[in-house]
Amino acid sequence: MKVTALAGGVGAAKFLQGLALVIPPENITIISNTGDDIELYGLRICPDIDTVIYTLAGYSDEVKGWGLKNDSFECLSWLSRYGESPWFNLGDRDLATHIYRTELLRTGCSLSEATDRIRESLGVRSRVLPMTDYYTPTWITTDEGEMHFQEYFVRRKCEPRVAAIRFANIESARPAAGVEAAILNADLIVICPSNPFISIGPIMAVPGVTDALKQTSGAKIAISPIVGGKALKGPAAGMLRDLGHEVSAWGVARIYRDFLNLFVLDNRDEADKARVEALGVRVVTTDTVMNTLDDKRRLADFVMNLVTEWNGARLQRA
Ligand code: FO1
Repeated sequence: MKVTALAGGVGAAKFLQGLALVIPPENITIISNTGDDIELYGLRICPDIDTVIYTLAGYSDEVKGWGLKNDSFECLSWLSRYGESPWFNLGDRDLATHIYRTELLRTGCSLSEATDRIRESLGVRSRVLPMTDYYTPTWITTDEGEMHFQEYFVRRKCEPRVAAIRFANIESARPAAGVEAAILNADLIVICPSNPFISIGPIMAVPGVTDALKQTSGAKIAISPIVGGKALKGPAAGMLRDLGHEVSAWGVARIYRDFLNLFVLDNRDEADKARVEALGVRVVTTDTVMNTLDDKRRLADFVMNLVTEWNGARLQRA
């Protein structure tokens, strides 16, 4: 059973941790959002790629949801002595990842190659592909002007109202090598419980990806990032509201409806089932909140069982 996951952010990393416990990690290909990427101090920083790799490697800081556990911040504190006012907290060990990746990019490696070396060095057995090797950072237009996603998310703590989101250079971007094939050849494509605008949206915006999602014969299953009308972490609910979408699982289902087969809702959103099914998307409900490792494993196991049913159903229909 080959599984391809579209992933970005903390919720995705949690689900993937569970998935890697219920199927062989070698059967998982992760297509990671790179819209969060930012260049600071001359370094290329890829938060969603690093969050997935650190989490699957067992090194992530599970309290913060990003960076490396037990990291120190001596470099940043010395930068402050020089008058810098670092707002993006880069740990000393985390900096090694950005230094190594930036050096590889500088010597001509693609982001895909750099990512593959990092995940292999940390012993991650699942493939991790950036959505594209082009640099396509997400910019947020707010009532305080336009700013890089990280300025909005970290520096301004998601307070400004979001008027628009754009992915720089996305029109000229191409899916990274293996991305389209990973979607077309998978038995399951799982849209992880990530922010539909700034984590899954950039991946869908890479030319060719949405076509592949529509074409693939694999089961396309999304897990709702909205539970009981709000996001468990991050700005998804506020963005849905600011951008004129209904802040609900139904609001998210509408964004994926063009390619989605099945939507996993939390039990608390049972009332949305009929409306989502009216979009032409099948719905199943379960407990989608992942606090413990066992929660993550259980949700992943639940989704894998759905695929068997889904394939079975399709066979029956044929
Ligand atoms: N998120 C924060 O809320 N504050 C930070 O200071 C911060 C630093 C940081 C450094 C490296 C990295 O890979 C991620 C980091 N994040 C931080 C998370 C980052 O904003 C991600 O883009 C979010 O997790 C959304 O995916």
